[in-house]
Amino acid sequence: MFTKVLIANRGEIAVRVIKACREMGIRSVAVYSDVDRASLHVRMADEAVPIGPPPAAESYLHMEKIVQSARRTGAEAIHPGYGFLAENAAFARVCVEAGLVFIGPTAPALELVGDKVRARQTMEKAGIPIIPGMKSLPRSINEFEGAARELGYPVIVKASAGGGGKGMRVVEEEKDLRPSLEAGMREAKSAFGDETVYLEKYIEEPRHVEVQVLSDMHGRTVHLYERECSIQRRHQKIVEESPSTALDPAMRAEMGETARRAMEAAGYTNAGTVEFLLDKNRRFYFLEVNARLQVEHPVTELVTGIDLVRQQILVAAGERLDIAQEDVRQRGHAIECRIYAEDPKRNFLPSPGKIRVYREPAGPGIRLDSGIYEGWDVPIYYDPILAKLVVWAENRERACRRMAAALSETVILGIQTPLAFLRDIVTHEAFRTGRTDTSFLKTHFENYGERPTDEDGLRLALAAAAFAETKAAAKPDRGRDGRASGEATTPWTSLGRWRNGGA
Ligand code: MV4
Repeated sequence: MFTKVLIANRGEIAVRVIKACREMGIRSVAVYSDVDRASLHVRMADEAVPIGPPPAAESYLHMEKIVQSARRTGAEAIHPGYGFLAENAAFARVCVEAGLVFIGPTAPALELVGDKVRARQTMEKAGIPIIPGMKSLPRSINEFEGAARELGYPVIVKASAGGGGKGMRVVEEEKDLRPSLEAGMREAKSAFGDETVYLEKYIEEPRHVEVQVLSDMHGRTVHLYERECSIQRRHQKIVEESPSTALDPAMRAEMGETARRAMEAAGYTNAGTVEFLLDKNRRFYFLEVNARLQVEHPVTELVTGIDLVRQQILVAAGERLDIAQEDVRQRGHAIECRIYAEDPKRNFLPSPGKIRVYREPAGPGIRLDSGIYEGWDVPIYYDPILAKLVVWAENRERACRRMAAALSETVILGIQTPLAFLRDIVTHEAFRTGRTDTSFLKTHFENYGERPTDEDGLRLALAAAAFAETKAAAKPDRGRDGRASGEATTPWTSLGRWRNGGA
């Protein structure tokens, strides 16, 4: 087993990997940019190496600096987390050439699944259901027109190097095809440096269901069941859960087995996810492979009891998976809410700044994967995810209630967060009854920002934050919230009284 692992990431996911290392007796090395000097992942790691200025291209995306940091600190392996270099085949190769283990799939597997057209060809050959569409790349607009007519409109233009929605265009009729192709190619070129696009039949109001897979380097591949991730906004997932309300046991078994075979066909090792789209007739189609640990992995950990990061590290070290498919059970129900530093009332505008007051929820079946602490400044440079609140309960109804309660218990003051918005989602009638498709937010929360704002509540919250700060400063012998034990009046009781109609 490794004695030291470098984590090429920041925030809550770096913290998550550091914790897994600690539990396994592995020393952890954090890397950090200039704005992350005081970040939680730096404080939690056994060692930390500065890697440059705030822009990701000069720090978290800088392959040589990261590899050098690993070599200098004597780390044997690099965990990339998600985002940044996680699905970068060139980086996986650079690691191996430097004698380091990349904790993830091999470079060839990353290349294969990163090329959507090649991935579709591979899956079709393996008998995996793919979305009807082009199976090779056409040379002329005429060929696109012929393919679109054969598929029947609406069709969707996708970037072969894409994923996550970039370069996508829905085309309703033939006259729009050419301009959409041109726009899609331009966007693909600037986003991925590759203008290759292709067409698929457009599936309307699909559900997004994905299957977690785990695979070792000795030929064993198991699936860990599904996550439903349909509640999204601009291809940004917001709420995820497992099991999906859209599947029955037979479909679940079939989708799991299909995902397992898909990963085998791709020669995939380590942890990965097979995404499917589910149409209105409940047919499912292969969409793409996410070749990384995903943000929403805790949902799977809670229903299966399997620590995915630990398994990633074990498999990368060459160990055999000691999990048999028939031992993987989906027990109870898990839901995850993503807590971003953004303001749902102002069109999800980023909300960086100092976290003045921070209270974490706790209790049975409550897990918070967080990358923040009270007094920390949220920088503007990176993905604004602060933390993920994940709950588990015996069934979906109780998981919804537990989530709503845990959201209410969570306090983040000083910046805007979607805590109230998330609570509105998980208490919504359509969510409660499992009617979650990819149009959920558009259908039920389209004009969320235009609802009356709680100005008085905001003012009181700010006053409470200021109060906590001044008290903490004035009385350093007390806790950070400035409250000695037994003291009755706190900002929270004031807020509670105000909410109940009298202060
Ligand atoms: C689609 C689709 C409908 N038909 N492909 C969006 C992200 C990218 N990974 C694939 N996406 C889609 N591909 C066909 N043929 C609809 C989407 C889509 C979507 C997919 C999953 C979750 C949310 C979505 C929101 C809008 C569009």
